[in-house]
Amino acid sequence: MEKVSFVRNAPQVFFNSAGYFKSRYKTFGKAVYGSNRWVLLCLGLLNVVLLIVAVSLGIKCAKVKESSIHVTHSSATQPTSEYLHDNHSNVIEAGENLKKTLETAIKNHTLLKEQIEQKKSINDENQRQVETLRTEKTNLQANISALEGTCGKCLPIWNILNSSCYFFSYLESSAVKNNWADSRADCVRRGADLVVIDNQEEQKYVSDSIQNMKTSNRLWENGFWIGITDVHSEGTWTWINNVTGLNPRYWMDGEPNNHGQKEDCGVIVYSSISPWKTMYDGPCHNPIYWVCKMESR
Ligand SMILES: [Ca+2]
Ligand SMILES: [Ca+2]
Repeated sequence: MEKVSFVRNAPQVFFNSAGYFKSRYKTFGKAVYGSNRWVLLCLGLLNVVLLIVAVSLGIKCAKVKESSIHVTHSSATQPTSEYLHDNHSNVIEAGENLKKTLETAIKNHTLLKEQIEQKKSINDENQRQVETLRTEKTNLQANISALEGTCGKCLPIWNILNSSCYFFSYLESSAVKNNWADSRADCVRRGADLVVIDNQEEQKYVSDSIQNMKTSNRLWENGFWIGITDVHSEGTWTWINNVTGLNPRYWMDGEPNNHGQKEDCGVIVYSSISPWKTMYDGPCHNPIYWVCKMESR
């Protein structure tokens, strides 16, 4: 028998030639050997049974798993297909709706474009009209400026009534008096002439204007020469423009009377009684004031 030691100072174990082991203190005899064989056999059988059970369980589990997978796959595939089919229909419907929306948007865009073009055309026309009106305004302003430069203005000292200017010699110098001929010459030199009274308004205006232009308490000495005479034909009174007709009512009561057979020139005075009966005839050589008239510039 070969002696093998596994651990120092430990109890010694020995194996005999038949493979049975013994300890230093106790040798396992044939009685022990017999019970071990049964145990090993039982263990082997148990192992076989366990193996068979394990294999069976494995096969069964595999089948169950496969079935479960199949069921799961089937149950999962059908709803997915229906879901995809429904989604496809929805996508197509959404596409149709988008197509209609796009067509509507294109129509609206075209309509808006036409409206914009129309408004642009109207705007251009309005712009042209504005430019035309501006040009007309500029022309009118130029005309107004030109008219203001030529109309409605009188020289200094001269007074204005409507579109006529009047020069009362008293306003320039109350010390200067002239006969009828020199008075008219003065008016002509000023670019005017002795006043010709065309209407009642003018008659009243001239008479009222000289109310305070007097140097004497006697009415006859405060008169102004006017542009009317009968020097060419006694008793036939004519205005110096040979156009205006004579209104007899302008004469003061009792005038013209050609007093002293030498009164051939017309005179106007202020009358508080009647502003339209303010004319009389007087001697043309008498020195008095005078009234000139010309159109306003
Ligand atoms: Ca006379
Ligand atoms: Ca007289």
